[in-house]
Amino acid sequence: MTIQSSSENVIIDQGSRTERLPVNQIATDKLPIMTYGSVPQIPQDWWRLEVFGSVEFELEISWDQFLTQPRVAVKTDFHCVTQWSSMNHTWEGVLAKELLQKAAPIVYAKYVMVSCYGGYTTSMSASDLFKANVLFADHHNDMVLPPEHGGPVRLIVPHLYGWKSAKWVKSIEFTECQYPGFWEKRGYHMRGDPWSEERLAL
Ligand SMILES: Nc1nc2c(c(=O)[nH]1)N[C@H]1C(S)=C(S)[C@@H](COP(=O)(O)O)O[C@H]1N2
Ligand SMILES: [Mo]
Repeated sequence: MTIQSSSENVIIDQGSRTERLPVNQIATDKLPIMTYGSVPQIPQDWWRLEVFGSVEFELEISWDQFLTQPRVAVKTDFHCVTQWSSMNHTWEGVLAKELLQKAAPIVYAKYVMVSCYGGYTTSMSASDLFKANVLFADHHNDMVLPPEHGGPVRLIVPHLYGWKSAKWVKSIEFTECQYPGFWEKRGYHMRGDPWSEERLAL
């Protein structure tokens, strides 16, 4: 359920089902660092977000341009497929839908491949990326997002397992089919809905 609160730019999202904690998850207040490989150090003035593929307009968004976008805060929980759910986070940044619609994806662009500085990738449907709770975050709990949690900018996709919330995001490629990213190639589910326990593609 996604509730738009009275303060216009705060979105509260505590789960897509009646249960806030998905099945077979254990709640924690900590946010463990889960990174495959090392932490890339990306200076803000060096960071770019590229948008390409099946779009009308390719974009290359600089840090300064990112900062001029309308901002939102999303209050939500974070569910890792390794069975921890980290509760009560506030992520602040720019809605993915808001930023990416400027690229005008073509109607057949039903999926995206998200690529990161450091080489990590993950894919999802454009409709999951364009949900009202999905953002490019540069702040976490009122602090600048630290490098180990994906700073300067990471994706937060609260309604899917954590591996879709790509850290150090570098590019979004719109595609007509869904190609597997890093964990999807290694057997993880193509969608990854925690409330349906879409952990592995069996
Ligand atoms: N670039 C990149 N993004 C990533 C990962 C990664 O290894 N590299 N791990 C994913 C996984 S499995 C999870 S659970 C979350 C963890 O985010 P955190 O380290 O900020 O808690 O980041 C996701 N995004
Ligand atoms: Mo994860």
